[in-house]
Amino acid sequence: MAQLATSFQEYGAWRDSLAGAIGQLRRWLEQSQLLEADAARRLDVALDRLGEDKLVIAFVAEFSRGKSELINAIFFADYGRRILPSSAGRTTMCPTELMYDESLPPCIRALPIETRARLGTTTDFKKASAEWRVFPVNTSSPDGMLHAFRLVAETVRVSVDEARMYGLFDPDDPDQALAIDKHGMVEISRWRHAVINFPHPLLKQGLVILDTPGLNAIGTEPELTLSLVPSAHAVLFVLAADTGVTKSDLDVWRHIVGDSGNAHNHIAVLNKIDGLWDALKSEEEVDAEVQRQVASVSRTLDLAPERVFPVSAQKGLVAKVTDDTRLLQLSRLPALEGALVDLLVPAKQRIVRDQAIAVVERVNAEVRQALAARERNLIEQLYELRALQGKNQSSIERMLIRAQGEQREFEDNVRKIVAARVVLSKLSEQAYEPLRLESLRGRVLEARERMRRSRLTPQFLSAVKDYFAQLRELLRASSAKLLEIEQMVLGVQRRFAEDLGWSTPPPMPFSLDTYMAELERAEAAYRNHFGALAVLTRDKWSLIERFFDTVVSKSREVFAAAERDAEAWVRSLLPPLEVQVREQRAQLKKRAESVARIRDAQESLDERIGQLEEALEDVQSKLEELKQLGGRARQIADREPAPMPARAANDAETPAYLRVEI
Ligand SMILES: Nc1nc2c(ncn2[C@@H]2O[C@H](COP(=O)(O)OP(=O)(O)OP(=O)(O)O)[C@@H](O)[C@H]2O)c(=O)[nH]1
Ligand SMILES: [Mg+2]
Repeated sequence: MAQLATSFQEYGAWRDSLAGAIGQLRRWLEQSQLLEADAARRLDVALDRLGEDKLVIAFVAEFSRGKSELINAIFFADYGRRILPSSAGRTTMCPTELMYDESLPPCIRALPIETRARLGTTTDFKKASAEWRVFPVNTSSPDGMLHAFRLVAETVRVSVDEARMYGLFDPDDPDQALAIDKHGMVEISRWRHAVINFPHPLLKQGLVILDTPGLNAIGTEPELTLSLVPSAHAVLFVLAADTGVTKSDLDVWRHIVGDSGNAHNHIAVLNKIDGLWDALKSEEEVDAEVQRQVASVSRTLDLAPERVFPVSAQKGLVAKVTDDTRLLQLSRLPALEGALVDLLVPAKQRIVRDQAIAVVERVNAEVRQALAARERNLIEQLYELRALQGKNQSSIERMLIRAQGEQREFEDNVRKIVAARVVLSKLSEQAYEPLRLESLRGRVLEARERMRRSRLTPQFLSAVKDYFAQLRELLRASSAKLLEIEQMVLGVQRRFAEDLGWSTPPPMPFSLDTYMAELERAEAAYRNHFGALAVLTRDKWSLIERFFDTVVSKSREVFAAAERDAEAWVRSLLPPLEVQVREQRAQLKKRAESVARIRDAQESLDERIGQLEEALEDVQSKLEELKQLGGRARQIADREPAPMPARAANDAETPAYLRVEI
C-alpha cells in the first residue's frame, strides 16, 4: 500500500493546493469588487467539487474469487489481520462501500433486505436515513472492527415466497431450486447494501472502495450494473487461477463490467496463483504456467495482456502482515498496486484539473474583459480631457453636449440587452421543460401502466423500449432549444461587436450528449440482460420491473443533472455582456457628470485628470494581479501531484495577494 498511499497523499495535496489557489482568486475578486454573482457561484461549484472529490475502485467477480481478500491485502494489511470477512463459499452478501465521511462517526450503515419489496433503489433509500440501521465501529481495536465488519456476511432464512417477493429467487433456475432446505426456506442476505464509514488514511483522502457480492443471479441488484460500477474510476474484475474463466465469470464480466461502457479503466486480476506454486517445478516452469493463464484470460476477455495481473491476494496479505519481502514479491501484489496508481491517479487528475481550470479561465476572461473595458474608457476620457487643457469654455460646453449625447445614445444598447434577457428567459423555459421531472414522470407512469396491462411478452418489452425512445426524444427537444439559445446569444454578441467593437468570450461549449450516452448505456444494459429473451415467465417480468425501477431512478438522476447543468450554462451566457454594458453606462454617466462639474468650475480639469490617472493605474494593477492569480492556479493545476514546498509562496517579495494563508 505504501506506493498507493504516497500517490494518493500527493494527489490529495495537489488537489488541496489547487483549491487554495482558486479560493485565493475568489477572495481577491470579492475584495476588489469584481466578483459577479454568477462567477461566484461557478467558483463555489468548482471548490465544492474539489472538496468532495472521490476516487472509486470497484471489485467485481463471481463469489469466492477473492475480492474481499484482495481488498484486505491491498488496503488493510496494516491492521495485522483480515478486516473484511473472507472465506470459502459465499461470504460478502451485500454490496459494501468503504469510505470516510468526516461528518459521521465511524459506523456501518446497513439497508435491510426487506426494502427490496418496496419501490425505490438503494440510491433512493440513501436519501431516507430512517431506513438504515446504524452500527458503531470501534476503530481502535482490530478485533472490534473485524466483529463489526462481519455484518456484510450476515444472512437470514426466509420462505421461497418471501425471497421471490424480493426478487432473490428464480424458480426457473435449477441451481436455486437446489438451495431450498427441507423446510422450504432459502438463505438470503440480511442486508441490501452496507456503507462502512471509517477513518482509514486512504479513505480520508477521498478513496471509496466498493466490494460486491459474487453475483451469479444476474440482475438482482441492477444498480450495481447501472450506477455503482459504471461510475467507478477503476474496475477490478477478479478471476481465480484454480477455476480459470468459467461461464459464470463470463456472465459477470459481460453483464456487470461490460455494461459499464468504458473499458479503459478495467483491470483483470488473476488471483490465487499460489495454487500454481509447486515445489516439484522450477520457478521458470511455474512462471510459464502463470503466463499461459494470463494469455488465456486476455484472449477470453478481449483485454490487453498488460491489463491482466496474476497475484496471490492471500500470500500478499500474509507477506505484509509478517513483513516477508520475498513472499510479497512472489505474491506479485506490488505490480497490481503500481498499475492501480498509474491507472487511477493521472486520469483522475486530468479530469479534475480540466474542470477546475475551465472555470478559472472562464471567470478570469470575463473579469479581464470588464477591466479592459474600464481601462479603455479611462484612456479615452483622459485623452479627451487632456485635449481640453488650455481650451476655452465653449470647447468644454461642446464636449459636455457630446458626452451627454453619447450617454443618451448608449441607452439603446441597454434596451437591447434587456430585450435579449427577456428572450433568453422565454427560450430557456422551453429548453428546461422537457428535462423537468414532471415530463419524465409522465413517461414513467405511462410505461408502468403499459407494463401492468401487458398480457404478452412483446407488449411488455415494447413498453420499456418506447420509454427509452421517449426519453431520448425529450433530450433531443431540449438540445434543439439550447442550440437556438446559443445562436441567439451569438447574434447579440455579434451585434455588440459590430456596433461597439466589443469582444465577449463566446458561450462555453455545451451539449446534452453525455446524458444521452448515459441513457443509451442504461438501455444497452437492459437489452443485454433481457433483450434476447422472446418469451418470459412472470418471475422474469417482475425482475424486469425491478430493473425498470433502477432505470427510472437512473433517468431521474440523468434528467436532474441535465437540467442543473443546462441552467448553469444558460445563466452564464449573458452576464459577460451585461457586465460590460453596465460598466460602460456607469462610465459614460461619470464622464458627463465630471465634464459638467468642470464647466461649472466645481472641479478643476487638472484635478479630474489626476483622478482618472489614479483610476487607470488601479485598473492596470488589477489586470496584472488577475493575470498572476490566474497564472498561479494554472501553474499549480499543471504541476505533477507532489507535495507543495512548504511556505514557498510566502517570501517577502511575493505580493500580498499571492501569499498563501496558513
Ligand atoms: N489459495 C488462495 N486462496 C485465496 C486467495 N485469495 C482468496 N482466497 C480464498 O478464497 C476464498 C474466497 O475469498 P473471498 O475473499 O471471500 O472471496 P470473494 O470474492 O470476496 O467472495 P464473495 O464475498 O463470496 O463474493 C477464501 O477462502 C480465501 O481465503 C489466494 O490468493 N490464494
Ligand atoms: Mg467477499
